[in-house]
Amino acid sequence: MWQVTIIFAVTIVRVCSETIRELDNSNMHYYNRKGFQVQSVACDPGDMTLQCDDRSIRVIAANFGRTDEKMCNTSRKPGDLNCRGANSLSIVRSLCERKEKCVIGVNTDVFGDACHDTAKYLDVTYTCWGGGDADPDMVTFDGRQYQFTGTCKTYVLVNDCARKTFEITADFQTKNTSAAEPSTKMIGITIKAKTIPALHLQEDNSYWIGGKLYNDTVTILGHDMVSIRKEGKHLVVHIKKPKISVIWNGKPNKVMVSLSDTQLTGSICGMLGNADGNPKNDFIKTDKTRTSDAAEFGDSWAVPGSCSTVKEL
Ligand SMILES: *[C@@H]1O[C@H](CO)[C@@H](O)[C@H](O)[C@H]1NC(C)=O
Ligand SMILES: *[C@@H]1O[C@H](CO)[C@@H](O)[C@H](O)[C@H]1NC(C)=O
Ligand SMILES: *[C@@H]1O[C@H](CO)[C@@H](O)[C@H](O)[C@H]1NC(C)=O
Ligand SMILES: [Ca+2]
Repeated sequence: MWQVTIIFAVTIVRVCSETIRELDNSNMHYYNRKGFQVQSVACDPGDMTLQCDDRSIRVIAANFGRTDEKMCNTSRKPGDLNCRGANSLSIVRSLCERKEKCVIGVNTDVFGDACHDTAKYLDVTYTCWGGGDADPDMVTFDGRQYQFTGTCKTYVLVNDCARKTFEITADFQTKNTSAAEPSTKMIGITIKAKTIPALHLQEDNSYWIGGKLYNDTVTILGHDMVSIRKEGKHLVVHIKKPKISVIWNGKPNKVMVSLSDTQLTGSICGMLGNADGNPKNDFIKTDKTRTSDAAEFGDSWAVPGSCSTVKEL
């Protein structure tokens, strides 16, 4: 993971260093074209805007300091290239996490000064949550919005198609409402990963870990391999390997998923798309063919055998 992160950072710097020198002190904002993550850089003093239209922000990494020689370099003297503002990540998270949009003041008043004689910049990597409620709104990791009303019991939200290291599925249920209202909702989320026991999140925000039911405010397993926390009406799950976060709100039946491993770029499948940064190619069915039809796409991700189940009303 460390290695992957470094390669990723270097690529971005190479692509963008020219522009950065020209636009000194202005707000840089660009996409890593290979993926679903965005790296944003802004020089000190300045500001930075993070944005996830109609979705919310997940901050993956942040540093106010300097790790690159050319980026935002206004000083004549060699500076500290290992300048890391200790609280950068927590500060950016407190300002931006789960918001649709945030503006961050990029200066030492906000972030402190980890290396006095070095010109600094803020370097943030973030992603936007994918997810939905099947009520019937869904949005993929790449931001494609669609409506889906599933009539089977279980659907694949995300599967690591390439490496088979994890899978997240959602259980649907028919609602007992008038015909004018959406007819299904999500009632539970199951997370299976090679590194942890199976997790199942229920509608009342209680959860199963392996074969045991929990209803605690905080549960942490195996050196932080997985943590589950109740935060208000949300159940917040963080898994360390692969780096996945899930926020579940049993009422009103809404799930958000975020992936923080760049190696998952383009190699996942399911109802939340392939996370390659391109919203247009997200409707890939189980048989790997593409469709433009949301119902056909969603239906293909029904877990085999879960469609014959007679559902409770
Ligand atoms: C900034 O550039 C100058 C020369 O243009 C160089 O001497 C200096 O080492 C650079 N600063 C950092 C922090 O690397
Ligand atoms: C569900 O709907 C049926 C008729 O459509 C009704 O008889 C029943 O009382 C409803 N149940 C609940 C829990 O609302
Ligand atoms: C879990 O706690 C909530 C709120 O305290 C409660 O409504 C719910 O019934 C509990 N669920 C289980 C399975 O104990
Ligand atoms: Ca895509």
